[in-house]
Amino acid sequence: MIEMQVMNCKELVDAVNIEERYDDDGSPVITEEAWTAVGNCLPADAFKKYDLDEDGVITYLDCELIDASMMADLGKLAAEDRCGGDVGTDDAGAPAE
Ligand SMILES: [Ca+2]
Repeated sequence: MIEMQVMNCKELVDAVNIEERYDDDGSPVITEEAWTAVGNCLPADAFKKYDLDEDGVITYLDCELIDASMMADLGKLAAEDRCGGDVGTDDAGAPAE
């Protein structure tokens, strides 16, 4: 049984764009700093892995190059608790009392 639908790559890029930087095409620009910062807590080695055009930032262009199995891994990474919080489980459907 699949518990979690893997996020679309572009949705994920939108979600991790905590610096709110955009390029001229309107794509979010994810730096390694933002990728690993509190709030995202994604591993730096994954940043290098997913910066597929190796321009030093992750944008929609990298999404064009990603394949489905990589996206599945990235979805898992994004859903994991990397900062000691409950990323992805808080507020995500549990009604407030
Ligand atoms: Ca890139």
